[in-house]
Amino acid sequence: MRITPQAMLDPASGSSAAGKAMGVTVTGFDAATASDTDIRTIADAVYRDKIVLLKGQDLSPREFLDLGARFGEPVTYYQPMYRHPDLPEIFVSASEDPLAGSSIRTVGGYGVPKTGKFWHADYQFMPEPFSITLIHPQVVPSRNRGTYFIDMGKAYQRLPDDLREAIAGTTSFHSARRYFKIRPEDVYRPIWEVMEDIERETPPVAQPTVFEHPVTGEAVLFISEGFTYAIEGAEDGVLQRLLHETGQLDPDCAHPNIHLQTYEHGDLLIWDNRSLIHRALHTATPEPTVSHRVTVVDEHKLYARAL
Ligand code: 7UC
Ligand code: FE
Repeated sequence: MRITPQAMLDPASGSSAAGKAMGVTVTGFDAATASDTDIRTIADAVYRDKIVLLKGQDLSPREFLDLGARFGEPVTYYQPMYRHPDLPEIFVSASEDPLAGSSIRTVGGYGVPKTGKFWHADYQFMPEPFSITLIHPQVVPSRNRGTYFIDMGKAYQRLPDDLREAIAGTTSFHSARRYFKIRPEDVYRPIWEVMEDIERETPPVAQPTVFEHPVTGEAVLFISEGFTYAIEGAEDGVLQRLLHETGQLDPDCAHPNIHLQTYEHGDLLIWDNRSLIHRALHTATPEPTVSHRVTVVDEHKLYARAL
């Protein structure tokens, strides 16, 4: 097993800005024979380096889930339309099948199109957000498929002093409501009833705006454009300024905080969901895409303490 830092070049801009490089690449990893020490080494890298890209993996859904379970307890996504038909713990993103009538009938036969096309941390709107996310792309289009990332520990350090002071000790509120996808069974239902469902199933969640990461001890700014809708204890406009300063309002995703992670067949991506936010880049071509995701909670709480 060999661990090397990911290349500094950002394929989006071609720039070599050091701030955009993130994560490590692992070659020679074999999920079938990996020891507990190997898994510990990878987990340490996930927390420290934030993104770990395992090369040369070709895992069945079962093998992928089993690997994920070595990093924490897998969590089944709360909405059935995202679940793999055989293994509900696997969340399936897929391009829409142009020949099928309903959005969940896709090229893979199942899966939800256009997932995560907005800045967020996975399950940020739930009482217990995931610790680690693993993605194993199954069908990779030839171009423009990847994931943008922002390290919200680094982004917090780069904030202007007055903004850091303005949010100290404050509470943020998160909700799924803005990017909730209409489900097939919602067709012809009054929109107000669907909105009531969202508030009942996923009521707003309060978290410290800044917290201490339980493993690394770093300060993390835990907000996103997709899910965070208010900051209690801060003046009006502070949330918008935070989103702007961290790079989340940049329509071109060219902000120096943003790292574009692309992948090829055989890649398996693992990241620290406490300190990274991400945004999917979906190809505009009609090529099929399918991606499997496993999300886990580890033995630590979301945060060590509020800051
Ligand atoms: O379809 C999607 O974009 C799913 C999103 C609302 N949630 C992903 C998650 O894990 O929080
Ligand atoms: Fe996501």
